[in-house]
Amino acid sequence: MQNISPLPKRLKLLFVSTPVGGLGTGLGGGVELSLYNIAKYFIEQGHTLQIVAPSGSLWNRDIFNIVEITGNLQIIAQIQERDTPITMPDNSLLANMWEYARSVQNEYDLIVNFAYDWLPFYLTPFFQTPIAHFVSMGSLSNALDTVIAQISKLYPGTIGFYTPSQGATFPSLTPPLYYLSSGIDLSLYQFCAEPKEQLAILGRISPEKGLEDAVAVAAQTNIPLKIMGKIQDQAYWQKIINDYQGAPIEYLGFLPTDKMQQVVRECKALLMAPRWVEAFGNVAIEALACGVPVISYARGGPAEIVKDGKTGFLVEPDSVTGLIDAVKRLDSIDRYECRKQAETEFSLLPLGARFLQWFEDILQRIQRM
Ligand code: HBI
Repeated sequence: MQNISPLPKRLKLLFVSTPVGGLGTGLGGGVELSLYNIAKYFIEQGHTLQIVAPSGSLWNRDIFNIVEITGNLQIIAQIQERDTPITMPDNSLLANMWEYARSVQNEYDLIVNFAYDWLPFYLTPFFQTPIAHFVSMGSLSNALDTVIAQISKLYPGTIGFYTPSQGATFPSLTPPLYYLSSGIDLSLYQFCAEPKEQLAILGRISPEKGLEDAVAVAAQTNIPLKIMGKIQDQAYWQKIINDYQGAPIEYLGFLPTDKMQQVVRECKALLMAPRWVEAFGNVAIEALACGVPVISYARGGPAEIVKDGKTGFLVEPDSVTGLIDAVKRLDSIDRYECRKQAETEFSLLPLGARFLQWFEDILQRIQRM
């Protein structure tokens, strides 16, 4: 038995963020929240952690070591077609982030990629330091599917997803695959037992989130809808405004966690109307943490989070009447059950432990080679 030197207890980790926007701007959507929570865990556990992120990142530098990289943002993957060729803007921020990672790789035990982009996967065999890839959305692009499949074969065990249903959207992957789920810092979310007569929807304002269906619920039930999230697609937002004039909706912008949860906690429910296989749905566990039931189309991550009839309702996809029927049944939900589910399934420690296990498995596998 070849002697395997024990893994370093303190890992030296390099997290390379998403190239679609600075940390804290909301452009990175759910993966931003995931990166924040995972980074906090590893810092609190005493590991060495460096984050590489776009310039203009707003996170607290007393907590996070962030190297800010300049360059032109990467086009967001959701608005491209499956067969759209991979494009790199001039002075690509993504390329600049990975050039930095290459130049410092020897200082780290492991690099973790949080970008949903072709380049980091393609570059993996050119790096000496191992790379773990956290894939933050379902399958969207043939070129990305292909390179993810290739890396899962070349480096088994280095591909991680939020959920099995998200992973299942990718073809020809080589096991083992890791499903990390998600988690949040529950101390940031205050339970509310007595909600107001209002609903909420949270998340990037972009066609895949199905915002128009939530607005239709507000229009038909006349229950006010609080809308929060970064407007990523202005034309999409404008069309909703035009199509649903008079609907009782209020747009509150992209709010930081504390302000956001102050609004969400007072709502009867969080609505989710994903048009796609939502990889996870961090907003769902944020709502549950406030005691707020989640009403979602039975698709992707939310279908694996919501306990139908217990912590919310899972509805026939794309059925607005289904959403409305669920809103009418909300009184049957015990809001304490929602908070309890967040505490048992989605707190920070188990989340961090899953990522640590994943990283250690990767390093052990390499030691054995
Ligand atoms: N698009 N090209 C690209 N790269 C990303 O990392 C990316 C994206 N679109 C959305 C996104 N990341 C995140 O908002 C989601 O992963 C949550």
